[in-house]
Amino acid sequence: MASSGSPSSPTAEGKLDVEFTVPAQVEVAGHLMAEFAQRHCSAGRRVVLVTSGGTKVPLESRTVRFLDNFSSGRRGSSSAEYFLDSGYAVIFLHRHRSQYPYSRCYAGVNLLDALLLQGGEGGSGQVVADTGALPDIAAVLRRYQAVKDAELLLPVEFNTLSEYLHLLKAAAQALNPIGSKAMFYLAAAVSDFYIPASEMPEHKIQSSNGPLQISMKMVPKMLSPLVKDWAPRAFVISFKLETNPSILLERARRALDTYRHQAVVANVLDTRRGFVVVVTPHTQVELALSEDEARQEVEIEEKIVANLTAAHTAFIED
Ligand code: PAZ
Repeated sequence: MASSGSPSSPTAEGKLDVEFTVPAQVEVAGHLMAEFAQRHCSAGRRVVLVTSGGTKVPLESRTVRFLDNFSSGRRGSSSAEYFLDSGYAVIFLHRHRSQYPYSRCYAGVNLLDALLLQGGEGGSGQVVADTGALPDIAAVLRRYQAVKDAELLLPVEFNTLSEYLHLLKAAAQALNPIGSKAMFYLAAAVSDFYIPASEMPEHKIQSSNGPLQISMKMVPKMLSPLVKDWAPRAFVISFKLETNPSILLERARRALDTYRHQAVVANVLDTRRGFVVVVTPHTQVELALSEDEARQEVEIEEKIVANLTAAHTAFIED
């Protein structure tokens, strides 16, 4: 997605200053998300915004180099599938080319190695899927097509940090009218640091200038205005990733105290596929895969989504 357009307004906590130009596609995406939320809410469905993948922070305005992070988008894309299975309509705000619901099952498969050509010569013949290379393809395709036909999944892409921030704000404003029926599931790994456009070199940084020293600013915290102003009746879940397990729960509690949202899913980089803690103001629930479950390829996201959809029901009934 190209980042162009006019400078945005305000500053400080949760507000987007002039450094984050409004990407051209935000207005259209905002309308699509608002229409999607209204339509599904009128049909009796809850709507979840799932954010997924990492952000890209440019180091030059004609960008050659950028700062990125590890996130593959697997958490977000698999969670989106479990939300769909639970009857939610899903807005999937994801990093371009990160893992995507259903097709994620075949991430890393070379398309040409997964197809077989039968009969014919030259450009003719019949192309069929090699089910050895694409296990369960018929079942996965059936689920994907059902979701697509029912228009239950709205994909919205971002690439850069600026695009993510503006699209998150637009999504919050689009979901606000459906009140407590909206859930925010903020699993994307968003950079905490960026280089303001005014301080960014235009052209490729030259290695002939010697070692590189970069000074970066703090990215505005979006959770605060999201909870307070943009969608104050929604059910909001943030994620907290640490590499040091000994500080994880304290950091998750601190986030809850600061932003006053409903829950934090706390996870550690190395163990995130098999263990998380769902922290709420009054509870702390450990979700883990047993050895048996891991062997059977049960996904931790199934448990996370089951826990949070139940909590969302209680929240709506309250
Ligand atoms: O995308 P992925 O499946 O590789 O990783 C998921 C995750 C670790 C990015 C997510 O669970 C998470 O913790 N997101 C928030 C990261 C943070 O800003 O603390």
